[in-house]
Amino acid sequence: MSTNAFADNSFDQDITPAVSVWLAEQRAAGFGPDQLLKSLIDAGWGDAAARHLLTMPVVVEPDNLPLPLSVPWPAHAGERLALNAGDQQVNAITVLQDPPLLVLEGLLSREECQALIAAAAPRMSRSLTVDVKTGGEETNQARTSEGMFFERGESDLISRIEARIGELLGWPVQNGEGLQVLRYGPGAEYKPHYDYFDPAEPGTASILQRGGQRVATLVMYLNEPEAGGATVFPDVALAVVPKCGNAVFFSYSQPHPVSRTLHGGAPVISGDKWIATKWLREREFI
Ligand code: PD2
Ligand code: ZN
Repeated sequence: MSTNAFADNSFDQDITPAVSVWLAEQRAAGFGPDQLLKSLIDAGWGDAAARHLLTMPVVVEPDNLPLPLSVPWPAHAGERLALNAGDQQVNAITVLQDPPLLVLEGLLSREECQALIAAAAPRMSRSLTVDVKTGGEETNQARTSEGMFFERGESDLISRIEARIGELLGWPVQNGEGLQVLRYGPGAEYKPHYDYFDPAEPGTASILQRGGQRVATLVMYLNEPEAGGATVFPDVALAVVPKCGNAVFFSYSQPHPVSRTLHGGAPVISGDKWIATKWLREREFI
């Protein structure tokens, strides 16, 4: 610890952010009160001031945390098994609060899954991800799948699924990006990432012009790979195993790791994995 940062502290002095961060780090590293008292005294604190400091609650505010945005959430999720999705009901079989996350059962019928795969299959190409440096698109070694985008409302099937998602989540259909279908073959994966656009990246401002931030993700499973391919959430030690017609939904009110929404597609071990992803924006996505 630098002596200068903490010298000349009197008993009544405010606890500065630097002292709060240092205390939180030392406690997280396992140092107890006696060791902390010694460090503070070595750094120039008076005995009484140091003892007083160690009795104080320490709150560390993360720097520049973005303001929370409104996010979608189905009515009655967490209170009832069956949720209203307009033309049908959907079961929420797993509910997390932090991050807000649901595993949904029966969002799509087997026929709808097969029809989505059949419509997407002839249009697949190597997946691109948004390049946050430029706002353009690029191939990405972290994402070794093939994919395509449907236009919003481009067929009766797509419109019906989008309307169902809008009803379920209580979020305007217009705020959704076009449905993306991905196919992962054996060995293909999507390494852990966040779906929001990082406000610190130079390309983000131009991406946000089309509807603002992403605030939530719905990954729908269109089939069952023979092995592997779970959607994993390392911050909360959760793995969602693909099942045809099921989905995982999660939201992120702040485009920041405090959202705890780091997630990835684990490598497929055998068979194919097909998903359809709907990303929800703050405003109309044009
Ligand atoms: O395929 C998945 O499980 C997966 C994992 C992480 C999909 C996405 N992200 C996505 O579409 O954003
Ligand atoms: Zn993702």
